[in-house]
Amino acid sequence: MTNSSILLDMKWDNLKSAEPFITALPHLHHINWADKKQKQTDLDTVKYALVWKPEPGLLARCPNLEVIFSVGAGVDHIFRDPELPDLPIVRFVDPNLTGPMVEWVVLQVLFHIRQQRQYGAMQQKKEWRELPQPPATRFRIGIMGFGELGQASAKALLPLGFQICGWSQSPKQVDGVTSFHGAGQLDEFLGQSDILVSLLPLTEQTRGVLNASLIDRLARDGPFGAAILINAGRGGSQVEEDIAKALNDGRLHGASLDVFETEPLPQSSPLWGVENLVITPHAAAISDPDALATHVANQIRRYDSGQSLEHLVDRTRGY
Ligand code: NDP
Ligand code: OXD
Repeated sequence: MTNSSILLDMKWDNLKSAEPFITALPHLHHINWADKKQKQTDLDTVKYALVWKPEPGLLARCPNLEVIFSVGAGVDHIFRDPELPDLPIVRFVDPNLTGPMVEWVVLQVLFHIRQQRQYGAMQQKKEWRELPQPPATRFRIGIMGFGELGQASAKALLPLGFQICGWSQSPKQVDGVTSFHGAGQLDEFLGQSDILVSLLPLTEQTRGVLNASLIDRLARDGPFGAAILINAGRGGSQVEEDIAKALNDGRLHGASLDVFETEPLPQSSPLWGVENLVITPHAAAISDPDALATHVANQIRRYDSGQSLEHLVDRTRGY
């Protein structure tokens, strides 16, 4: 037993949420910030912190902190802390997170192209009628944010016959996918996207990019004559007013949003009432506590034995 601690300031409020971490990291003392009784604990022993949306200034109160772990793949919530110490940040990259995101993306794509919302409405009316059924091979999917999650989604969609493009900062080589990169190639990428899937991290560059101007540059010559927008990246990348307007006036054929400018999505949001929009509550890929504990324990084992940490965030890029 050492005197070192791990500070847990996670998204789960219940005290049981610390259990997988106690099991996976028995040599560390655990300070669970969800436990009000621990708020007075001296933070001098904290060597590691696992955080989702850390209280601003909390990490700066740990003078011996060495590594920050993100509860999720995204880290924008960590960068919100104005006193964030300049330390390595490890994000969560794991098949247990990638798999559910791939499921969500494939589900949304198929839901829209197979017109499931219309069939659902017809079922309510006991209406028996076939709708036109363009095959997957006729749809071009553009995946904006072509990293871990974007590339895994492409690999699941390709065998279904879709034509796939990816857009990222740097060029990519993925079999069967056309790669676009940088602002200079954005228009060409958008012009051949009948379905746009955004899996972008939220940074200063990606804030508000899913706006009216982008929507107007999406393909209009696809099977439905207007594009479908799917976003599970971050709500800060979307302009909800523009998306609602485009869905209502037909510039977008449909949309699926898992993330929102404000979460939970306020009751007053007009998005709730938009007919051709699927809303899920930031649940496309929820971090599994057991898998997260194993990932953190693996990285701590590497760090303590002098090996390099994996899945490090590049602080200058912000993701
Ligand atoms: P990665 O870092 O692996 O991928 C991010 C991709 O975005 C990279 O391809 C990167 O380009 C690209 N990118 C970033 N900024 C720009 C830019 N300005 N212009 C063009 N491309 C850009 O992240 P993940 O795939 O693991 O995760 C992506 C995001 O998904 C997370 O940041 C998080 O916000 C979100 N997420 C949402 C979840 C949910 O449940 N809704 C669950 C998990 C994650 P390059 O490769 O060249 O660096
Ligand atoms: C994540 C998320 O970033 O769940 O992992 O949003």
